[in-house]
Amino acid sequence: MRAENGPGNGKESTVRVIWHGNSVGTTCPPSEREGVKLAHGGRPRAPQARSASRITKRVGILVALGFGALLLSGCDARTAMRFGWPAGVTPEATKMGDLWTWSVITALVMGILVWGLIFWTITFHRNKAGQKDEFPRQTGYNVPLELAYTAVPFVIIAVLFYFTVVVQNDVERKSDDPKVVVDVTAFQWNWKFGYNKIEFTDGVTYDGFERNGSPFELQTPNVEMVGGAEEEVPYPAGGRDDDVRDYLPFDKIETVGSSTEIPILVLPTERRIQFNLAAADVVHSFWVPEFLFKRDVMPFPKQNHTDNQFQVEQIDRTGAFVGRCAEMCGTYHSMMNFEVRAVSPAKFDAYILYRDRNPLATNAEALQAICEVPHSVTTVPFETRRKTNGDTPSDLGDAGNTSLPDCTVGANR
Ligand SMILES: [Cu+2]
Repeated sequence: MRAENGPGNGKESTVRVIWHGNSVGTTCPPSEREGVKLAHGGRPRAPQARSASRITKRVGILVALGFGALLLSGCDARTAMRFGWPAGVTPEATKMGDLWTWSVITALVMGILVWGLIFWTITFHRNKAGQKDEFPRQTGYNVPLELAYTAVPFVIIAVLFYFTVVVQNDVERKSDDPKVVVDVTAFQWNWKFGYNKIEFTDGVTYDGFERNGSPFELQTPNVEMVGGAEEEVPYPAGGRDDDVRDYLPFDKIETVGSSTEIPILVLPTERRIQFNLAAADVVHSFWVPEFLFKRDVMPFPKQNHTDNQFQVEQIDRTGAFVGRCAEMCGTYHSMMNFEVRAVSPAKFDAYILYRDRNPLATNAEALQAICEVPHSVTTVPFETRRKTNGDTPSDLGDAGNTSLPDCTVGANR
């Protein structure tokens, strides 16, 4: 574009504008407003500035569309701020969720900063007409700048590391005084849950531990032909002697899963709970997705140098939560499910008392006695005869409300 002065001294004269097209080869004439600006001696808007405003407009539209989609999808702010993190039911899960939220926000701030710098550079520092084949101003070897962009990422990493360690310590924290201690025994391919120690809501304690036993008690006998006759022999255990095989706990009140019944582990809300883990055979993993936590369940925990205990500060709400084995442990690993049934502390006390007084009663009967749905509502036992395709039926019940209607908890101490 070229502006030529007409005759006269140039101050009052009109300006004749000759349009040659812009730098990207289009032939759009300048707008009327720009023409007026030019007539009064102003400079034409650079093509880069025009494309920058176009980009800003498009980004604005995209952001508005994003927020609109979020609002229309019905996601509440809390869910949106979790950035895909599942809602847990323990304070530990909430803390991990908060760490995730802030980590994503940090990453987004860094991302927006980097994207901003990239777009700012490619928008405002393009090769200008008349400057072809020239390098822009070089800023290499700027020591303060280089020190800053080396130090800043280290600071960010250090801060993220600090908060990760703080949350990890919270998740792994163990109190000396858990209100409920549960013995969890995994075996191919089910679970056994026993109540080791309980402090009732009125402060009275219950000691449920009975004895340590052998893994064989949970396995089918290993029979071999010895000297022409069938004989029961120990299972192989990495060459270890029989005397180290007594690590499995057995309690007075136990719930054992079978191929016809999902074991339901009844636990109270609002109480600190400890889980002691041990496997009778191979490595399993105890996982309740809503706890957002899983830990390997090892045979011979001591010899394998594992920390086989963990605690949750509390379960925040009542309901049914599916539990799974999260370590490939053999043929029916994927069917190794259980259910955590979180009930009020008062109902939990009544449940333990019922089971203590009625040692021959089934878990289903005990659940019914405390007005709870007597079967699992989150999963079903594996159909060994493969009559179904393995899907969990949708009509098992409401996992959010497992109380039986029109029922009063009768058992009391
Ligand atoms: Cu398993």
